[in-house]
Amino acid sequence: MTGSRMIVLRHGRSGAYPEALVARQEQVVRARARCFRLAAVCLGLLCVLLLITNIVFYVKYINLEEEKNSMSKNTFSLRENFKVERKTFLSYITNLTEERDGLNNSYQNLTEEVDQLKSIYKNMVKERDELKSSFQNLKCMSFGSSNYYLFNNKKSWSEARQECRNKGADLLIISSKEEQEFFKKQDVHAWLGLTDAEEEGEWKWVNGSLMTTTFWKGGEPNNANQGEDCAVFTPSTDPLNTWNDMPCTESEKWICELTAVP
Ligand SMILES: [Ca+2]
Ligand SMILES: [Ca+2]
Ligand SMILES: [Ca+2]
Repeated sequence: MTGSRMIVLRHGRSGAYPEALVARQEQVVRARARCFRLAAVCLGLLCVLLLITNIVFYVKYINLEEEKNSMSKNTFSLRENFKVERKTFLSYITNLTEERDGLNNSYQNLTEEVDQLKSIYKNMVKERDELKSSFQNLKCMSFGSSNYYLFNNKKSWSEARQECRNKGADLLIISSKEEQEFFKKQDVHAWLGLTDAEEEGEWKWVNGSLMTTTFWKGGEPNNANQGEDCAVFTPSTDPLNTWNDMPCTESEKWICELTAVP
């Protein structure tokens, strides 16, 4: 027998009031039952929500793990690529350094070549100016079968002879009285192609022939100071006595003779 039934039995004899009380109690019991059901439903919903949350977090965790593994793989791949690129870049730098050194050497060589060319150009300009000066001062003469070139600038005997040889001629050789008188008329003071440098006192012409006809000034050749080995034609009142021996290193004008080939 239930509690409500016992209440009805105990109060049955009192009229409608006990019945209302029972009804009231039943309402309270039903209300409590609804509360319990509602609490159970809420608890169930919370459990479901908690389960869904756990599932979501688990899925997130799995995704993060996959991303982490993927990133680790990518990091390793990037590191390997970086190593390869670093090696390639270092090799490129080495090649560039070698190229730069090669270019520096080429530049140095070119600079030296340019300096050499400048020096050659400078010498050529100097030679040109000397030639221009020589030809401006050049006096041309002819006698017999010979052509003569009197240079009015001054050089040592050897340099003067080289100038003649460069032009296919040689220093003047006087081999006759007529040739001597011809140059006396020119009133020149210039080197002759006559020397005793090989053996003192043995005068030879530049063509190797021994001197046979001579036109020395009085007292010459005197080999003054034991150092006069080259002959010079000098102005003199006596047309047949005009030669003097002088140091070969002195600077004098000179006469080149070019003999026509028979
Ligand atoms: Ca001659
Ligand atoms: Ca001498
Ligand atoms: Ca002398």
